[in-house]
Amino acid sequence: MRVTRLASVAGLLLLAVPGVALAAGGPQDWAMNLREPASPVMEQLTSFHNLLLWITGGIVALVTVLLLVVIVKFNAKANPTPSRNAHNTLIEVVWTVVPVIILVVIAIPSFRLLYFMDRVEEPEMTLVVRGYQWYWGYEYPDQQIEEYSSFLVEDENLQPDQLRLLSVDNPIVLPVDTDIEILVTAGDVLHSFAIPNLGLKTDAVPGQTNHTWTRITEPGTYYGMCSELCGTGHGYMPIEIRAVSRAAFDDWVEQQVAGRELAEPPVLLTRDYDPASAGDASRIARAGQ
Ligand SMILES: [Cu+2]
Repeated sequence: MRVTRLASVAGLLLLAVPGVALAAGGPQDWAMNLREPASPVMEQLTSFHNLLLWITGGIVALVTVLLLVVIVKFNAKANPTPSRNAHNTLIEVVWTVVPVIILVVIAIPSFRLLYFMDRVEEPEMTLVVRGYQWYWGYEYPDQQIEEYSSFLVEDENLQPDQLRLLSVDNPIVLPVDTDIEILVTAGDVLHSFAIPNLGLKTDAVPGQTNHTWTRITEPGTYYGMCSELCGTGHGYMPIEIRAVSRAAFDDWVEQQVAGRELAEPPVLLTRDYDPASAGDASRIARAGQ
């Protein structure tokens, strides 16, 4: 990854700022470029981004050179008698075919990536994400963990290791190196579940289940935010993921399950999902503070 990052134009700019490191997870001083990839999808998004940067950079450079040539060689002083040519077959073929080739070069990896991001063949576990005004609910149907709420940690309650507007009371806990299917929906209005390090951004739509997936390659804490304007608390519903080893995840699951009685199997999402049952009034009131 390091090589492709340095290969990008923005990556070269990064070299000019000493002491800058793009660590996983939270915000960085003077950070540039995309986040450090922590999933195969984000790795591919980053290299696709770098490819596009080279292509657009080349086009900008070519057009700039052509403009300069025209300005210098063909101004009225340098070229008093202009040519009266109206057609040049070779040039016309070239400026039609070359853009087509460029578009094909872009389209092939673009479509391949779109399908790669769409779904994973055989997910090892499922995470259900529900957006609410203004917090998130997470449910682990395979682990029998019922939905729990995840609220922003307010400024006055921040611990030294927590980040303002990013840390939450109950983060998502996920194992690394596991294909995880993520089902995203909402209980009230549109939200969007977005984690830059993982290359995730999926709309949370009431009454509809959207589907995405991830495979976290590096243990760590990753942050994201709701990315669909959803009301006055939109800026106050961050997402925090703790990516841990499989063993640590299993321990966490055991604790979660031991801590409560599971009366019914977890409710899964249906097309006629009832927003009225999505959360009680006290939770919504708390979120609105
Ligand atoms: Cu939102």
